[in-house]
Amino acid sequence: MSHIRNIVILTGAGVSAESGIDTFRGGGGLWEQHRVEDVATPEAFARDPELVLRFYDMRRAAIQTKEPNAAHRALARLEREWPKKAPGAQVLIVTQNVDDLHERGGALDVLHMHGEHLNAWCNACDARSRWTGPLLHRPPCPACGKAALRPDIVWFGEIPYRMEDIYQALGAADLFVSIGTSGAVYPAAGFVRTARELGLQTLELNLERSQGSAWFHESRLGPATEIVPAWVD
Ligand code: BJW
Repeated sequence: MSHIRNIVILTGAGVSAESGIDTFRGGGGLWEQHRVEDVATPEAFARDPELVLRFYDMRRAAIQTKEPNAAHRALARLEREWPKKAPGAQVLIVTQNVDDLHERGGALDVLHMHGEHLNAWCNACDARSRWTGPLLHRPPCPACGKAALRPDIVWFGEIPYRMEDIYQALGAADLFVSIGTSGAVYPAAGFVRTARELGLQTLELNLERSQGSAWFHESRLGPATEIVPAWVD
């Protein structure tokens, strides 16, 4: 990797699977017979807020019982160590995951493009607040007092966060690495094409080939807790 300076790493549910968090499209991908596409939309929230808030309360409680794994820790190590090996160079971790396992694994700066379970967002005043408890009984927003909080999660049909920062980082990068994501959800699924158009090297680390596999220069297959530390070290 001697010619590599800046690295953009995209992670998905597969990186947290071995911490015990179900992936979206694997065997555990259904919740009470609902597909994620049926509960993770603004329309579902408008139609049946109780169902959607129950789903998120359950997930918010569950992730707080999970621990980061060797893949999260290896990526955190890379983020910290890389600028020392290549002065001025940068590793940006962009995650589609809404858990906080990268941070608890030691990562310093994680871009959560699909939001965060441990944040609530107020539909009335637009404030975001750290939120670890349930939202089902419509607690008041700490900023404005209105009962208009929702999970700070990017639902289907909503625009993911910080897209400009992500494309800017891709524009300055030499290597794009995609870890544990099925390549089924856009715009993240399109990053590899953008990376190829920009002339970056591209590497996929996943349990099995993803929908976008053909776009990568190289795919390494296996469980994240094995192949991510092996790649980093
Ligand atoms: C392992 C492993 C192990 C397992 N080790 N690996 C038709 C065509 C194209 C696009 C669209 C379309 N119709 C609609 C769209 C757009 C839509 C979309 O992409 N839909 C698709 C379903 C087709 N996208 C949107 O609506 C997005 N917004 C948007 O496009 O706005 C327009 C816009 C964008 C940009 C600029 C301007 C305008 C928003 C998408 C929001 C996604 N939100 C969710 C839910 C939130 C989380 C929650 O509710 O808890 O985010 S959906 C869900 O999928 C979640 C994830 O972040 C996301 C991606 O899933 P991920 O991470 O890839 O998980 P899986 O389960 O799919 O895959 C796991 C992988 O890990 C697998 O490959 C396994 O093999 C692997 N694995 N164990 C290593 N141990």
